Amino acid sequence: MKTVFSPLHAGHSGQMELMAGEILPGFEKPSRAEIIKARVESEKLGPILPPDVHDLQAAKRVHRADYIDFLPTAWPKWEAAGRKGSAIPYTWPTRGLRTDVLPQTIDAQLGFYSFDGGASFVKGTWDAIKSSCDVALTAAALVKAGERAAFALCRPPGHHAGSAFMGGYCYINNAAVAAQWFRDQGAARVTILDVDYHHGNGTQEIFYDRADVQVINLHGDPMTEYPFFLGHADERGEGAGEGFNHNYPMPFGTAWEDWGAALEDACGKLAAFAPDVVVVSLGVDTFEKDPISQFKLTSEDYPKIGRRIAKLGLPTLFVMEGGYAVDEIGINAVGVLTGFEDR
Ligand code: SP5
Ligand code: ZN
Repeated sequence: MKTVFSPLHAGHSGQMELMAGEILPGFEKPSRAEIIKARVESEKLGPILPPDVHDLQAAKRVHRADYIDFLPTAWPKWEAAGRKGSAIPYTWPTRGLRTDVLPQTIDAQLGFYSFDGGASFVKGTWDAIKSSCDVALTAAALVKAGERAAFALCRPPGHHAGSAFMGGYCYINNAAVAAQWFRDQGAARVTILDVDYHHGNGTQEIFYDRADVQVINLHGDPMTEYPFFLGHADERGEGAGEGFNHNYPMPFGTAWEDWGAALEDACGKLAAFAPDVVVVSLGVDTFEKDPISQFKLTSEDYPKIGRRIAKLGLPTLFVMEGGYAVDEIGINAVGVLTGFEDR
């Protein structure tokens, strides 16, 4: 399997994060991607290719144009305001506040275009965001050209980013951009299968009223887990999209027996939808040692995920999402891919 990777991810480094009452260095750090890349090499998964540079039109097919156009301006505006540290929001336009006017101040704009403080900017953040999207599109093109599967080693991740908001370490929804790109290239139906520990709220929001993109999420129950405000089992899509969104919320402590059973059920719904291509939002923060998550999958479980997905017999694009136990992130992420290849 070919991997697409860009070194530009590394410029997104040293950003801060508000976590459980403390401002901490971000868990979503450059070593994550570097360790996965090293494992791709040591496991001889296949060639590692640089991304082709795309314009932003593909991203604007799933994101609002004003949101995408804001992203490259965030850091320059922060610097122009004479700020230090990382550009991070602190006020959000929730119920009773206005979202029909965009204030001029950078602090307000950061809040306007986010749902939490988990997506902040440093100098290299925009180039990393853009390269991550390019990685997804380049890997998607490999699948379109006939590869059975490809691995988009994206960083930063994407599945929390919605049509006009960032959050949860995510800015551009790489998997959603790729899924829409497949549609625009002639695929009739696409499924996004999100196995990250956290609910992919952005992906769900983007495709919620659509019957052509099925969205399936396996994740920590939002009654007790981030992102809290989406991801319940009764969210099944709306309008034409009714019945094309499937959520599998699971409690803290969930291990392979139950998680694998949910995957099995999900694969039944996926097969019934009969998509032309599958986009896997591949998070490995379901791991027992993940520092911010509460599931109990082991390193032996990840190849089983890959094997089950391979059994669908469909062209498959793997898009990297979360996973914060950096010591094992390469073993676990690449374990899914070698499992897919049944080796
Ligand atoms: C892509 C992705 O995996 N994003 C995850 C964003 C999670 N952000 C908030 C996590 C809060 C975790 N709280 C647990 C504290 C443990 N000390
Ligand atoms: Zn996650």
